[in-house]
Amino acid sequence: MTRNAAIESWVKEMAAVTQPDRIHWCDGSQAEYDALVQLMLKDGTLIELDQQKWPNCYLHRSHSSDVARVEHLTFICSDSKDDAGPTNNWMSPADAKAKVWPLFSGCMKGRTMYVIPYLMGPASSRLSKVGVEITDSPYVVANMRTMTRMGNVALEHLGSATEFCKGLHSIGELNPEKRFICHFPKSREIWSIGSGYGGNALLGKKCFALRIASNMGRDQEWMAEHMLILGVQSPQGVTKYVAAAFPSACGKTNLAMLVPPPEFKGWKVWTVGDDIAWLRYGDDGQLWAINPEAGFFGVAPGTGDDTNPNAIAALRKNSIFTNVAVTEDRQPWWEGFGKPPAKATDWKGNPWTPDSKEKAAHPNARFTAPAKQCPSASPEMENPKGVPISAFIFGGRRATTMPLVFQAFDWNHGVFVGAGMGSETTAAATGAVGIVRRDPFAMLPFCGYNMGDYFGHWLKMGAKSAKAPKVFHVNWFRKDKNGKFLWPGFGQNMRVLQWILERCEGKGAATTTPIGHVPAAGAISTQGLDISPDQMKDLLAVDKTEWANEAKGIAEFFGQFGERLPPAMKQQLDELNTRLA
Ligand code: OXD
Ligand code: MN
Repeated sequence: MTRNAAIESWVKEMAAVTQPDRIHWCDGSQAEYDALVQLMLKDGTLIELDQQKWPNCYLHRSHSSDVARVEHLTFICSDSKDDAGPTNNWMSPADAKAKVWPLFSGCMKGRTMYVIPYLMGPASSRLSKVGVEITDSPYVVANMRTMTRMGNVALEHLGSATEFCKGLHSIGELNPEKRFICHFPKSREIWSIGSGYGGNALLGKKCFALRIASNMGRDQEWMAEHMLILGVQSPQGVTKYVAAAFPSACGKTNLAMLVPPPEFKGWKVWTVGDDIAWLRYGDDGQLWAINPEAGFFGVAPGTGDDTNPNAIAALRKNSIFTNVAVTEDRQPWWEGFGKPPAKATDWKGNPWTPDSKEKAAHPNARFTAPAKQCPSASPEMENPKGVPISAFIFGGRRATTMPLVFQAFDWNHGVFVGAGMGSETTAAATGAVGIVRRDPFAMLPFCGYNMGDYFGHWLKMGAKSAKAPKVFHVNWFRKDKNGKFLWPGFGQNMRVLQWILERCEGKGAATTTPIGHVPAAGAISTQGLDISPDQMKDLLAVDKTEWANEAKGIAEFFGQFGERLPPAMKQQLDELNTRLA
């Protein structure tokens, strides 16, 4: 393997602190993966699924206290609290050193330390970045192999350079009291201890690709965003790309893997990414995007052949399932994946039947699947140039107020739309229905610095080029007076994508309203859909009273940023209020 002196000396330093029994440098090979799987089958970390029907697929049950990202234990350790901003938890680097660092002392005694060099993004892309994760969890290694490009490809990309993201991870005692996820934006470092789960432990994903990378993007004039990337190919064979940000549970993976309805003969949607986008201007003045990841870490419940056949096809082999149920004949199962089995073992290992009160799979159960297995995987996924982005799409789950789709007047207005993004909480999550939680750019838990400054970075990126993408907002979740969804969603969202792309080409009829350009009557094709013109009118309505309320909510949210809120954002809010008056 290629050697890098900076990595070697850092590994030596970390080994002296964590004191592992042995050190294994991961090369990302199939043989290494297979050996790790055998090790984990032996010690019970993995459970083998039916290898005939589910080749190379395994089940993992995490500790029942370790099943999700822990936002309250996630910290930005910038020098000043103001640099983390009001939407992040902050810990001073000195406090982290005093409180968190000692937990790493000797934490790998009796264990193997795995050193994972990994590349985020395609090989030889100027947008790609190298990270190294040190971990004592073979489960993390196996997942990182699917989610990133691991081994020599990363070391070759780095060469003798010293700029790589240092991620130190240990499952520690898996004790929630001793669980911390700390990010050091200045030194591009991550310390994660006490959790083996997903976003807490696979450090390439949220920790590096969003929290640390958002800092790098700000410093180096690029963007790290919580966005899917998809391509829409017309029957003429022209493909246009969009990137879209939605908060969780708003159908990001489904949109990324959309299957166009039968009326769209000859149209095709290509998946470039389902969660994260890194974007940078090319010499042509266009914004180009890569998906830094190589796999999907998707939520299993609700994913089925009816809702997302491409995701199901992607996860049928070479996948790790975490916290799903398993049937008597060793098939994975979760709510939403076909008919419930008569008998199963639930995610905790207990017997389950359809009459059980508990869910069979944990609501945040996941599949880790190689992206290239997705039938809609874009051939451009590995293109080092990335794909040129025509439009940004923001969205949320809103029963009222937000029309099916609208276009922002210009870039700055689009930044305002992204900054004011919100999504309604569901009864299941909070007990209070219809409360709008603001989640700017779907980055609330992932922006690694002061969100006010982040809005400023967005403004600056738009000013850099006349060819910046057009900005849109969508809402698949508007309801009628009886609480029924007005829009069928899923594949039918293709109709909205079509209007968006038409607008990008200066076509697509629109009506100008106080909130932006809304499709004119008939501009969104409803051919083959059971939707009346009145329903379309309701879907596209802009109610001034509701919007006055919306503006109030945004003003309240903006208030917390004080001086760090860019004046252009306040100006946008004032202009919205003027247009509404
Ligand atoms: C994810 C998330 O896991 O956003 O992608 O929580
Ligand atoms: Mn995500």
